[in-house]
Amino acid sequence: MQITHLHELGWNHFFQSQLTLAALETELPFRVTGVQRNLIECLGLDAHGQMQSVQLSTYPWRHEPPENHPTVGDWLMLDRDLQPLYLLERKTLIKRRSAGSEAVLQLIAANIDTLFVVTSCNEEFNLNRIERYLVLAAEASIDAVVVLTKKDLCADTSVYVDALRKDYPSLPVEVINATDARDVAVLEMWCPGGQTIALLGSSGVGKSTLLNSLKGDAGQATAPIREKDSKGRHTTTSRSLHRLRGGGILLDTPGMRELQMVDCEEGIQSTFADIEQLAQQCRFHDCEHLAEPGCAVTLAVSEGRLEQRRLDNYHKLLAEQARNSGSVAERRQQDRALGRFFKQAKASAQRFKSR
Ligand SMILES: Nc1nc2c(ncn2[C@@H]2O[C@H](COP(=O)(O)OP(=O)(O)OP(=O)(O)O)[C@@H](O)[C@H]2O)c(=O)[nH]1
Ligand SMILES: [Mg+2]
Ligand SMILES: [Zn+2]
Repeated sequence: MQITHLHELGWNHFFQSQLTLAALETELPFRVTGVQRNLIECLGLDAHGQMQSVQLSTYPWRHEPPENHPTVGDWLMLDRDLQPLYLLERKTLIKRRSAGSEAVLQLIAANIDTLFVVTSCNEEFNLNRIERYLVLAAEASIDAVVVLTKKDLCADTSVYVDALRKDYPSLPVEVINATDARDVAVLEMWCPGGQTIALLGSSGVGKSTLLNSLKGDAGQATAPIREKDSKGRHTTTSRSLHRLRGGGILLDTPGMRELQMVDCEEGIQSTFADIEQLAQQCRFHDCEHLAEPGCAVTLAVSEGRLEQRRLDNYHKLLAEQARNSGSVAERRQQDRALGRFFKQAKASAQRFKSR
């Protein structure tokens, strides 16, 4: 992508207001467009106003807890020699517990304005999974739009739309054929200049296809899903930022196998606000809505005003987030202690050297 002004990368007042006058004169904001294992890619304007793509090592952050590491979408301040200085405060942050047995926090993206939850009109569609993405968005105060792809392969898309409308009447839902540029144009209203939009969803739902149709090229690789079970082939393997014709910035991501909740109690509460509201009428203050007498939530289920599926998912997500947040917090404390140890070791080595 070619840029002549930082606004084209999503720079705005929120970030500008974090800089001192001195910083404005001597430092350069760069946007992180990709993070590979030990490499940060970023894009910005150098001291001469020329666009530069810079690759930096993650080394300076090696002893920092995961939250402090640069992630895609971050704004990183560089000096005039294009060396990293510090990260700017994030407007929003999407994170999860990383897949695997270790309790590590993984940052998915920073400074996202709108989240496209991409899912298809086939057996991949799953309300429980969609709710996980909605919780992430709610926790980060990001607007979510559900994008239902593959409408051209589906005889009746209303089943999917109705299922979403029933539980989320005010949630925007767009039904598209991602391979058709004219069809995909309905999404442009969510992608105006300066806004950053992230595509999240399982492998094979058409995230990269959607990006190509919005951009009007075939730059991002896509691949057919497996015939026997409609599963994707994990074609996209790293996150990348792309500029759209209308000025929006779109983040394509690899399909997620697992989206484990962490630090998102508020996101769950707001996504399941109906359950939280019912809970205020439960007889016991600490009602867990399982089998307690006088429980307004289970009463709503038995009277058909609340789906059992939804209540089950609510319980499941709350338990999962409590478990993961506990183990991630423990890990965070260990990392901090280790970070302090390294800093002290470095300082005493320097004192020793300067003697
Ligand atoms: N007919 C039709 N095919 C689609 C649509 N959306 C995606 N596809 C096809 O579905 C397959 C998977 O699409 P991708 O764009 O690679 O999926 P992805 O979400 O990027 O998958 P990962 O990169 O693995 O996460 C490709 O063969 C696309 O052509 C659609 O709306 N209609
Ligand atoms: Mg892809
Ligand atoms: Zn209750």
